[in-house]
Amino acid sequence: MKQNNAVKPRLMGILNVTPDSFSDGGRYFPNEQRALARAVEMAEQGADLIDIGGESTRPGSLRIAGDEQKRRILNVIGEVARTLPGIDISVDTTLSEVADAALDAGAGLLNDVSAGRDDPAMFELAAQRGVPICLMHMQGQPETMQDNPRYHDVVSEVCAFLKDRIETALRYGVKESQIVLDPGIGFGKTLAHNLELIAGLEQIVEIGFPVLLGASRKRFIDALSQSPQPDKRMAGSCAVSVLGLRAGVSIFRVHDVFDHKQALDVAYAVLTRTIQ
Ligand code: HH2
Repeated sequence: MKQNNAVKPRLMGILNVTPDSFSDGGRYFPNEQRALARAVEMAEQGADLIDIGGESTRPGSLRIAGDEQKRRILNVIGEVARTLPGIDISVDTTLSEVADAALDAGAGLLNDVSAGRDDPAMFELAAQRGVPICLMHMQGQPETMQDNPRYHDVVSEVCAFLKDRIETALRYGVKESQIVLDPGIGFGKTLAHNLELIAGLEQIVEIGFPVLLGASRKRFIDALSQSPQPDKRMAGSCAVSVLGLRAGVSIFRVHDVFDHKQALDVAYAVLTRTIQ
């Protein structure tokens, strides 16, 4: 790894408006006031973006229909957009009908964990509306993705997948400047695959697009540190983010905004010798 690939980190705070997300399920759904208060809290703690989703994609989860996703998130997106005009909102969905309505409600970025495979109209939408779209790698589908994930070389296979999805997006008229990439930590990966990917993040950065990393509170941290409660995985999450910063990751999708801001600000100052 080179001494320093660090670029100024942007923090994406996670807001799951779901009954069943692995870490915050049921906390912000069906309570819109609590969801808004959480968005405000994350903004005060230093979030640059808030990622709002109405469908859990944890291992074993079932897909949620578009109407139900919209029912869960649209008011929250509207309220967050009105209350926090300086914060970018991304919508975490694989369905273009949800994404379209979310953009109308005030979102400005599409976070598609299927990278346009669930619904190719996502690319048409991104092209039409000119908004950034995050393309994430996943092997399989959430319901079964952890059953027996297999790779010959996880880093090069994830890179090849992402390059293929970039080409498809470009064919639909998405511009290079709109694309963000994500290796999809925990999505169809064993512990060993996750470690290879985190150690190999530089290769994903080298594809030449901004990279988003979502390792926050994920299960592999429990496997390494015996922390079965997701809210006790903050330090492990920060460790992964700091390694990501050094590799050149620019967006960090996190639950614990305050702690990540501190960890990443300190790491960034050291890596770039910048005092702000
Ligand atoms: N991880 C989750 C959901 N969306 N999006 C991107 N781009 N990258 C990720 O790693 C990612 C994501 C899963 O985490 P979470 O939202 O906390 O839980 P759940 O899927 O149970 O709602």
